[in-house]
Amino acid sequence: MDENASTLFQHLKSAGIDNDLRTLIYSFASIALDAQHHFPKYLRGTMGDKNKYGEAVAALDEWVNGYLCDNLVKTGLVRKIYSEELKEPLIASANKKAPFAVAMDPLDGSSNIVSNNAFGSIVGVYRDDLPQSGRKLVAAFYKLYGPVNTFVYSVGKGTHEFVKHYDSAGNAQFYLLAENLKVPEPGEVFGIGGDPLEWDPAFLKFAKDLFRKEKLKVRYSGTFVADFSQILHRGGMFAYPATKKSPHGKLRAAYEAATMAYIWEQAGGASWSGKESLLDVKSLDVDARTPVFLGNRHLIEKLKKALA
Ligand code: AFP
Repeated sequence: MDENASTLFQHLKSAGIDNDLRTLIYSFASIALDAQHHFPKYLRGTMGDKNKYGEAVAALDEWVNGYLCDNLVKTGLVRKIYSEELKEPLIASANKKAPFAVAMDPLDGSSNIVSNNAFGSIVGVYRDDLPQSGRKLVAAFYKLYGPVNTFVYSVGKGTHEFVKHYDSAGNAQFYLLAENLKVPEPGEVFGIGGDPLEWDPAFLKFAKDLFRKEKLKVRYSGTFVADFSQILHRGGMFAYPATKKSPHGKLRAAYEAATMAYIWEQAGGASWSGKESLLDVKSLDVDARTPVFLGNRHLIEKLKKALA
C-alpha cells in the first residue's frame, strides 16, 4: 500500500459532494470497522426466528443488523432504514427531517460465517423514499470483511476502493487502494449461483459458452460481495439467474442488486435483470428478488441475445 495514499476522509472531501452525504459514508465506514471488533462474540448460533424470506437468522446477522441500524440512526442523517433483516422498515422518529433513506444487507453471505470465509455489508443511499429504482441512488458502498478489509464506494463519479490500515498513532483508517476502478477486459472469472439443473436451457447454453469460448474460470464463494470483488478486479461475470423453483432468482433487488449494479456500472460494467438494467428494476415491493447478471459489457450484450 502507498503510505502516502489519501484516506477515505480526504477522498470524500475532494469528491464534490455535500457535507451530509460525505459524513454518512465516512460514518458508515467507521461503524463497520468498529462492528468487526465484536464479531468473535457472535460467530456461532442462530436465532429462533426466520427472516422475512424464511431463512434462518444467524446470531451475527441479528447483531450486525442491530449495530448498524443503531449507529446509522445516531448519525442523525438517516430517517428510514430498509434492511434485509427487518420485517418492517425502521423509522428513525428523532430524525424525521433527515436527508436520507437507506437500503441495506447488513450481513451479506451469512452462510460463510461458520466456515470463516468472506462476507460483507451492502448499503444503498437514497434521498427519496423507497420503493425506488437504483437510478435514484445517491451513493452505494460495501464493506468486505475478508483477509483484509476493503471498502468500496461510488457517488456516481467512478468506483473507488480503500483498505483498512493503521496510521502512525495506531488508529485504523481506510486508505485509498484504487481510484476509478475499471472492470478489466476481456474478463477472466465467472461466479454463478443456483442449481444449474434448474436453469433455463438458454442460460445454461450461454454459461457453457462462457467457459468454452470466453475461457472464463469458475469463482464462487456464496457471498455476493466477495464474488463481486472478484469480477471487479478480474473482469468476467457474476450471475444468479432465475430457476424453475425461483422464477425471480434469489438476490434482493433493493438490498443487494441495485446497489452493487450502481458500483459496477460506475466501473464500466453492465448489468441485466433478464429484462432491463438492474438500475431500472423498480418493484412496489421493497423486499422483491431479481435475477442478477453483472458482466463486462460485451458479455451482457451476448447474454441479452442468448435470452431473447
Ligand atoms: P444473505 O445476505 O442472506 O447471507 O444471502 C447471501 C446471498 O444473497 C448472496 O450473498 C449470495 O450470492 C447468495 O445468497 C448465495 O446463495 P447460494 O447459497 O444459493 O449460492
